[in-house]
Amino acid sequence: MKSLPYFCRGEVVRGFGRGSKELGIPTANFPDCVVEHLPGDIGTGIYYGWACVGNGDVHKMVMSIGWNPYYKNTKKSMETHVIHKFKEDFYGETLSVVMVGYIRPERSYDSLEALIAAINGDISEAKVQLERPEHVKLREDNFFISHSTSTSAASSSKTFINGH
Ligand code: ADP
Ligand code: RBF
Ligand code: MG
Repeated sequence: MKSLPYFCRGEVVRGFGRGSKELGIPTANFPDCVVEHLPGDIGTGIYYGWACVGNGDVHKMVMSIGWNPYYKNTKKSMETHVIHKFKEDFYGETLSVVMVGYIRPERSYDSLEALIAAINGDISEAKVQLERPEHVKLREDNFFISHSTSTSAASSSKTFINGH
């Protein structure tokens, strides 16, 4: 996908309310406006990259773009699981992400256990891939730094900034 690495930011909104509960894998959902602005060549499926909440640290992440076939969703969602233990929820905060690589297409699993196992496999794959020097470099990109210096302006706007 020629559009990778793809940088975007958006407000964390309520999703389907079943990530951390049912799966034990919470996912921060982007609003529809961010999903609708994705480049055409960034298709549905599972990606890995970097993410930071507000002007916090930049952590590894996995992201699912799609229809969540297991749950037969009616609209496309863009959900980020940040590979980090947060003390509390961060709804309403600005989430900044860079999508670096593609792992696999979405699948409809025949059990919740199989879905959870697949997601944990994605997390392991992301951790390995993001150790590659060319990917570590993106963690320091000024997309994350410039935002942290101008947090007051950016976060109060609650808009998204697609692209780099
Ligand atoms: P929803 O369906 O509303 O997205 P989830 O059960 O998926 O709810 O939980 C997602 C929420 O959990 C996020 O909006 C965020 O506030 C919080 N959260 C806590 N830790 C994480 C994390 N590591 N990655 C993503 N979201 C997290
Ligand atoms: N949902 C699916 O139905 N099929 C999948 O293959 C799938 N893969 C996912 C991979 C990752 C890394 C993440 C974070 C989510 C994935 N989901 C998938 C979405 C999952 O069903 C959704 O996050 C929860 O239902 C919360 O909305
Ligand atoms: Mg979610």
